[in-house]
Amino acid sequence: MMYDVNRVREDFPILSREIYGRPLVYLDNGATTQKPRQVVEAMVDEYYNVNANVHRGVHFLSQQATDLHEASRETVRRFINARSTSEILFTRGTTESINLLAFSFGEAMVKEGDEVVVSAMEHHSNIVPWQMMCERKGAQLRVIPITDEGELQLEALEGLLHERTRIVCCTQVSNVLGTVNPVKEVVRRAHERNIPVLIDGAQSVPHMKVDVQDLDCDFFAFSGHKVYGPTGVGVLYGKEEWLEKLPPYQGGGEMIKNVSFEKTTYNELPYKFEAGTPDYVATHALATALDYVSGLGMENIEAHEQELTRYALERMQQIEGMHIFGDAKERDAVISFQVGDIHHLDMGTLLDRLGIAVRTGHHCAEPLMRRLGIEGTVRASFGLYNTKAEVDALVEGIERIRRMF
Ligand code: C6P
Repeated sequence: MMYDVNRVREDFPILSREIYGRPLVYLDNGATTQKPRQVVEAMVDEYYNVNANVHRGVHFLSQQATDLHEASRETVRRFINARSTSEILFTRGTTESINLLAFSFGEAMVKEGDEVVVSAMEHHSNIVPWQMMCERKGAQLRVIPITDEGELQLEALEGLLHERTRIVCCTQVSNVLGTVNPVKEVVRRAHERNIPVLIDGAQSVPHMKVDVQDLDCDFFAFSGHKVYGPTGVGVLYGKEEWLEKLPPYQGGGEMIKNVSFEKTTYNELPYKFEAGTPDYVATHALATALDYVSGLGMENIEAHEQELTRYALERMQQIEGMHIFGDAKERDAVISFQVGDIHHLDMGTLLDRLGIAVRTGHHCAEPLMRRLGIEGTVRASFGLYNTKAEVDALVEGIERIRRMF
């Protein structure tokens, strides 16, 4: 199938907006993606025509809303190729998925003197929840170092894994460097020592086909809003045998089987981890977004974005004073850069005046910034609707700003 980016763009009304009288060039997809009409319409339609609380009512609307919600779980299962819908937990996003896991896993599995391994390129949400748990439990955080190119030092990982290591937590794609980590290999090495692995898929799921059975990871987290779905919904995948062993994260309705003041028993999977009314409108809209990208074909999206990234790297490297952070052999649609000594905030603000939306700052990865010896970068991140003409606009914008300084 030919990937027709101009046709695809018609599904995203916001892309025809003008910013300061110029066509919007949206290159902040790593922070959040824009939503296709289909996703917004699914939400409007559900609120207008179906809305009722799920899993509770015998009435028609409640059953219809429940059916949509549970069908969405099946869509997520299929999308990441989990074995069963029992393994798909709905959360508010990657951050909540990791907090859930860090809490529950910590309660059941971590004791004083144990260790948790993360990588040097993690987002704060795959560092801080583990750090908080380690503080509670008297455990230690250990860090997989990275090379100057921005790749994981796999040999160093070997040295970090031992009998006190309880879990390894690693991102599949860096939100700063665009590095695609060899997570399957990380899982293989950890499993040799029976250590489970969490993969942070926030930046991979929107860009590549993910198969959790092929990766063989024990846990996998991602956010709906980064994959063209709504805000406020995300997923934690966990292998059933693990989820069965872990205690609930929050208490409340839905997660219980029976409650008495003496003793409460918990619901079966996945509901044991889903206290309270879920955002069932968002889960349905997330499923709509996953159907949308599946309809375009993840392999077509990946090919389009890879070509765009190659083109952008080629053009950007020709800009005088350009420094691009990270030079991993396998990389994704994220380019972090700095030009001469122009402050990233100045660059971001001036690009904005040209209608170009990029992100600036530490990108919620302060330890990585420290490793790179910088305070922040400008980051352009591409999505399925971006075009070479937009890359040209970025390059011309940067050139123009460079000449001003
Ligand atoms: N990164 C960025 O601009 P939430 O906020 O829960 O949807 O996702 C958190 C998260 C976790 N892991 C990675 C690798 C991420 O990139 C993010 C979010 C955004 O880079 C916002 S800081």
